[in-house]
Amino acid sequence: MIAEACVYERPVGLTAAPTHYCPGCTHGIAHRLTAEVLEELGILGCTIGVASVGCSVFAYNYIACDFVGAAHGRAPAVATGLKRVLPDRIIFTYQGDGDLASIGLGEVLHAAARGELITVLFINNAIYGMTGGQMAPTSPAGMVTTSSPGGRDPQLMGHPVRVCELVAQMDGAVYVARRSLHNPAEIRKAKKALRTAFECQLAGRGFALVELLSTCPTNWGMTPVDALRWVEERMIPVFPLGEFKGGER
Ligand SMILES: Cc1ncc(C[n+]2csc(CCOP(=O)(O)OP(=O)(O)O)c2C)c(N)n1
Ligand code: SF4
Repeated sequence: MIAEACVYERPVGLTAAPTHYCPGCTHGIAHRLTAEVLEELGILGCTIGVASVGCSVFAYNYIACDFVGAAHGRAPAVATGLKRVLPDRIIFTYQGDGDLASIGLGEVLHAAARGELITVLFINNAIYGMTGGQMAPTSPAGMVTTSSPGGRDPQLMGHPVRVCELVAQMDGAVYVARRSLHNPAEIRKAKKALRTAFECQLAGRGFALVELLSTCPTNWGMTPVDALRWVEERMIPVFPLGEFKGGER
């Protein structure tokens, strides 16, 4: 009985397309959680996702709802337009740290400040995955990347940007949480945060953002298991987990 309960099946919210992600990449877990939450809330048929630039650019092939593609960093602006034109749809963006925290930082901050009724899913793997592993705004100090081969030196390259802490300051943001995908207990908490974020939109409460700490074993140059350990040991101290804003309004 217990064994049966542990056998996973593909949620209706995921298409049958095999994903292109590298072994050990937790983008796949984030997709699965998103699909499960949309399915469980009964909103797959009225949801439009906004795919961004990065490894998750093909999210529209995997999550079984409507999708629009946005240029680098512009997903919150595209989502704003969609929600205003189609207020009865549930709109979410799915963005990496390169997309959201570099060129797109202004977009997401202003969408939060305006209190747009959208949900932002922010996958933070501390690196530009798709373009070959360059330093991202979220790369921790000392992190070795293709553009910081000696390790990120904050004196020269600046300090990592903490997106949740920035967004939570915006009066228009009602729910802001950072969770991690590095172990099953955290994955369960991540799913709960995603559900709360979508419920905020369903209830008309306002802008919600969930950051998920994620892995990029390929560009970190690690095994999948070591990558999960690296999230716990090197990312969580820089990006503490928790709810920065509770979703009330
Ligand atoms: C308009 C535009 N500008 C720049 C790029 C180049 N580009 C593609 S992916 C990427 C970085 C993606 O990194 P991230 O958002 O962290 O996502 P990941 O691949 O790590 O999931 C960049 C700069 C692009 N494809 N389109
Ligand atoms: S390059 Fe990194 S982020 Fe992209 S699919 Fe591979 S492991 Fe995932």
